[in-house]
Amino acid sequence: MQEQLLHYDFSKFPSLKVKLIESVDRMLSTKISGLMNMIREEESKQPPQMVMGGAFEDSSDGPFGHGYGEGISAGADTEDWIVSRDKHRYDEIFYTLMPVNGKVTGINAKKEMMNSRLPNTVLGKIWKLADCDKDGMLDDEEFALAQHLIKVKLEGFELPTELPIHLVPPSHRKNPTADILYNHQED
Ligand SMILES: [Ca+2]
Repeated sequence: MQEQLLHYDFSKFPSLKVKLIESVDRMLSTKISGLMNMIREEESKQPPQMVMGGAFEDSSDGPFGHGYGEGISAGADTEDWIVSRDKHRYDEIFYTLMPVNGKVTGINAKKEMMNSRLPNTVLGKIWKLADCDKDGMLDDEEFALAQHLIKVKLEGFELPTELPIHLVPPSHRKNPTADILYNHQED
């Protein structure tokens, strides 16, 4: 091997290197984009409940995509907060839980949520999603959201780890315009 190398014209190496770089470059530009397409295709085959947030913008099938408008995705394409449609029913329960300053305590909410017979692990997840301001209590909107998520789960749909933007209660939504105005005034 060493002897063979001795006879080898090393001046050819640079061009070999250039060729190698060129081919790697070509591979990066062509193969990678192909690979990315494959990954994207693979991702689009995932069940929609596994996809967070912008599942609808990404879905090439639009409203005909699997799971569109179902479960946690219900209400993503509507102007109103989907939870508000059944909120009057959830409110009735809410006011039996002795809210103080418009909020029910964790203990009182827990008792009610356990009526769903969902396992504690699932209810814990629902609690995390529903207690938007993380104050350990649920206001009427957060409580309605918890009930909505319980319904979604009981209907056999998966729950996300993060609350999709369309499910965030109106009073917990950040108003970007107000933020800009506020920050501007601060300057
Ligand atoms: Ca709260």
